[in-house]
Amino acid sequence: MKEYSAESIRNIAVAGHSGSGKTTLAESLLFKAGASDRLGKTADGNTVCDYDPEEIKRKASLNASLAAFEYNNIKVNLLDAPGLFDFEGESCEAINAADTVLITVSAKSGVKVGTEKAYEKAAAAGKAKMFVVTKVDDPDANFYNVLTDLKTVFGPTVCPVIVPVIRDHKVVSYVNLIEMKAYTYDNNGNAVETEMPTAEVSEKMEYRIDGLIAAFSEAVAETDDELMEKFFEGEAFTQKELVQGLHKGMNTGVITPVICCSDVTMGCIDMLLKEIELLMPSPADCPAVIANTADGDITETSYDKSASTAAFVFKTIADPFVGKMSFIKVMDGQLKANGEYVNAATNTPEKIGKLYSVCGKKQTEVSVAYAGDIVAAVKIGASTNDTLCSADRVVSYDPIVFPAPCYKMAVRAKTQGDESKISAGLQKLLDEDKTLALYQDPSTKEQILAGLGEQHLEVAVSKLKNKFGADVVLSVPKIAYKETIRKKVKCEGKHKKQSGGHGQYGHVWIEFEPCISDTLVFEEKVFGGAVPKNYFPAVEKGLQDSMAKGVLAGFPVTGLKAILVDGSYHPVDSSEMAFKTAASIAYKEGMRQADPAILEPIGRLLVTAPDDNTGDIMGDLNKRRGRVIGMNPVNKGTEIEAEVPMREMQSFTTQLRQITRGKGSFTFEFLRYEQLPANLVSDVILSADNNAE
Ligand SMILES: Nc1nc2c(ncn2[C@@H]2O[C@H](COP(=O)(O)OP(=O)(O)OP(=O)(O)O)[C@@H](O)[C@H]2O)c(=O)[nH]1
Ligand SMILES: [Mg+2]
Repeated sequence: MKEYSAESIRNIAVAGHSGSGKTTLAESLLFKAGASDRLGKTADGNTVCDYDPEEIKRKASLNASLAAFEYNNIKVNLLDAPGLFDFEGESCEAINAADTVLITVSAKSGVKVGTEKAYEKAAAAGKAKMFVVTKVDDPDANFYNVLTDLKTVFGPTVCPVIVPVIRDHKVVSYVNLIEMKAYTYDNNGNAVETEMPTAEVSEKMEYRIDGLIAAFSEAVAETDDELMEKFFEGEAFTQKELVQGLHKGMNTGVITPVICCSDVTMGCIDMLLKEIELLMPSPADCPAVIANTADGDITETSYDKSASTAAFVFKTIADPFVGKMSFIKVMDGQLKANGEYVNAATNTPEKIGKLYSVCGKKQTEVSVAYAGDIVAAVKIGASTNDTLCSADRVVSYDPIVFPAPCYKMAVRAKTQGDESKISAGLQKLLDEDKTLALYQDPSTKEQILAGLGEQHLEVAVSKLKNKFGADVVLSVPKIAYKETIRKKVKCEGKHKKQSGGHGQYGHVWIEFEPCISDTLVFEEKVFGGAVPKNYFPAVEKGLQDSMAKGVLAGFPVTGLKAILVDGSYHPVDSSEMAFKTAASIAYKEGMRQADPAILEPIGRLLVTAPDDNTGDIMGDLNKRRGRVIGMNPVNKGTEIEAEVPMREMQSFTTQLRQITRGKGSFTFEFLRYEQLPANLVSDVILSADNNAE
């Protein structure tokens, strides 16, 4: 591949609701541009972008794939993001690297949560946006309903540019409002110009063509004072003015063009390629990007190929054969194969080997990538979110903000002995996926794998097995219950054994009482040396060891104070061991008598959700024994603060997604221990017994 300067590059993320046709659209664009010689289908598992075995198996995208191709001397770096919410991290990466977000909306199902999420992410990141209404060929498609929806949800910036002419629920032609021409498509997917719809057809369309033109012209007029003047004088815009107006409007965010297409008939795919070239901003059109200098100041970079190099790693893939592959957007200067750079995150030197332009699983070596381009490097040290720079100017870009992992499962090796293989595999997965987390629960000592949902962890487990040969099983994490006492008691512990020569003798009286402390509070009030001083530590140690297991269900004991008050000893037979045993006998008896109870961990939950879901969420939290502490209005909804027992939270991720259709998010952190309600005690004791077996 050639080198491309910023003006001839378009970086596009294809995002939108799951199944809205992103991968199929990428496939059509690649085919039409001549970058692939056949049209694959997701259902057949033969598309350019869904090449990962997991994607082929599940017939859905799971990773953001880069498909770079050339069209009309323009290099298009297309990033096909998954729509499934469990893989949201991938769309964060794709949108970060893109200059335009192409949001697919199915003409059958219309605006969905995934559409809104893609739009909001693009808008928050200041990226240009374009809607593509897909599947207009489908018998259940209703383009004009979808257009109304888009206007209602996203406001007046929504501007139709290519629309279908529909008769008897079938597309008869497509009108390009820039060219003011209508086209049909032949069996090979080639455009054939046809007559503009007659007044009669236009009259019947929900949006009459003249109405669409008026709205379109008004949107363009808004982008420029001169155009506005012309518009008011009733003069028609030239094609050039329309293109320039739309281009400017996209750049500044005041216009979000809408284009329709069909991947079945290839309808409008050629026009979309043209609009990619004409309307979408190149990196050279984009505003300067803020970068942080090494001494904490702020500077700007602006895709200038003659500046010092700065390149941002926005994505990492752990490939079992190629090794670690890093996807890099050159933000300034030039990134060269075999070049030497500094990683601003670690301040360490980084030598880059070969550089590749990537199209699905195909890699083409390149020697240099100019500012604005996206390339991949293999086996470099840098991670996602790191910046590579020339040594003469070390800067870093703000990191991509990923959704926090909230769905947790315990993970362990299927076969013992595989642990090191598993931790190496997991480490590689963590490198590529910043929405996965792995840690040890300090209380239960279990390894916890956390992600965005059930499917996310399922895919992680499958990848571990198929890519790294590491077989793991997931299970619902154990809850770190504790036990305590509620009454003050005084108990005796006597250990006396006479076996042959030396005997064993230890005898204590201990008072047990509740207190506020995680660890044992030990005191002694022994009079007259009933228990000699040198045995006190043994008594304390005996109690401490015993506290690892409570008497109800074997959970660790907390909130225990013990006072050694009396006892007796034998000058020959007493030993530290014997006093330790005596203390543990007293402990067992004392715990039983002191009204033992099980404590459960309670966490602080913060849920953010749309206002109209708050009622359902409160109802759900009620079922989970949650206590709502407060509700606050936040940007786009309500934040509910509640205290909820941890044992009730396992299914919350899935439930919240159902209630809010994917719009809700939450954080949950340990707060304190509380007594487990009486009706749940036997349940917990039973499952603890089962676990112990
Ligand atoms: N009739 C018709 N079907 C289409 C069109 N585009 C996509 N489809 C079908 O819609 C389904 C989903 O398409 P994908 O391209 O996999 O959708 P996606 O948005 O990439 O899905 P995720 O990546 O999983 O979010 C497939 O069965 C496609 O064949 C179209 O233009 N017309
Ligand atoms: Mg897809």
